[in-house]
Amino acid sequence: MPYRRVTLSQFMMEEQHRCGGSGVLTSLLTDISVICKMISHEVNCGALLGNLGMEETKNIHGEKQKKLDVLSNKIFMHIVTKSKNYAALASEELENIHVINDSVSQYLLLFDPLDGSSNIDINNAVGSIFSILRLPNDTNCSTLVAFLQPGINQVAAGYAIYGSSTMLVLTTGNGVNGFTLDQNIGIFGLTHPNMQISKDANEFAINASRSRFWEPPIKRYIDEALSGIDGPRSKDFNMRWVASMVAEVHRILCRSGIFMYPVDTKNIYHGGKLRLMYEVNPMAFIVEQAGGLAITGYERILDLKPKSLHQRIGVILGSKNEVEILYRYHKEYDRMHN
Ligand code: AHM
Ligand code: MG
Repeated sequence: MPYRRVTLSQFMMEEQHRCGGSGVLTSLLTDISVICKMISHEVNCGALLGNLGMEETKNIHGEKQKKLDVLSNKIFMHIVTKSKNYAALASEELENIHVINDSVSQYLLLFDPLDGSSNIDINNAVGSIFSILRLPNDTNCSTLVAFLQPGINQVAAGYAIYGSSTMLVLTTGNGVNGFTLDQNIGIFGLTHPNMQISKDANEFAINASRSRFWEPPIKRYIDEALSGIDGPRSKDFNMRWVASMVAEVHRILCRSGIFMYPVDTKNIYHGGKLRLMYEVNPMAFIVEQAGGLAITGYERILDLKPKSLHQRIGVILGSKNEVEILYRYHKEYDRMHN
């Protein structure tokens, strides 16, 4: 690592001084950075450590767990339980809230330990997603109500991407910064300061194998994009689908674009595919902090009051002008049919 780079620890100390903070946030994020380094090691060593393949178990969503899903969840729980910096946690891989330290800490951690896990065995990018909430006054951290806060309340959020390099991208509500891990010395260095998503884009990401289930506003947007320069949008579009939201959001932060996993006629009974509290909210916070927008189609995601810990939701996020077009298409459709 070039010695001139700001390290993640230095960056957090500077932020702490700037805000006159007590250092609590630095401790919370230090836990996260340690966890991400450990998971990065397990992901990178893959088959060498016997980490590929499935466990026998299923998670709360009825999905068969991969070995690395389970291991990553254990790493999160181990570090956070030892440090006692958080009052309680919730995970994609755990049915219920897990209480850690209800006497001292005022913070709650929600996470997806390994997102995009269908990519593990084929050595494609996966990531960890986290969201930090403050425990509301006079609320017991072991109660669900402590966790069911709208995304706008997030104190910090971020993700680690285990790709061709490992990066930690985070926001504390003051912009988005990306840090790259030097695997040899185990230090994150600031490589992507003040990440911004440009307003316009001509790249979209959606699982097109579900097109027969799409609602009309999504169909309209994609049809227009596919008709390219000769269509109503008067420009050609490119398409990507990594099947790893972390990788899709990271691409959008690096070169703009739009990512969609909308509610469709097949997943509507579950409310969508992606989970609001530990997948979509943290990503929505990051995207908005970088100048983008995140909606369900009809509503801004960060304003939603969660109904349950594992609630699923439709998501459209990325470059602001493109997301606003989709918002308009949903509103127009709604006006015509209601
Ligand atoms: P996971 O948490 O079980 O990995 O599921 C979430 C992932 C997202 O990262 C990704 O956008 C989506 O599921 C991919 O879904 P599909 O398999 O329909 O392509
Ligand atoms: Mg996930």
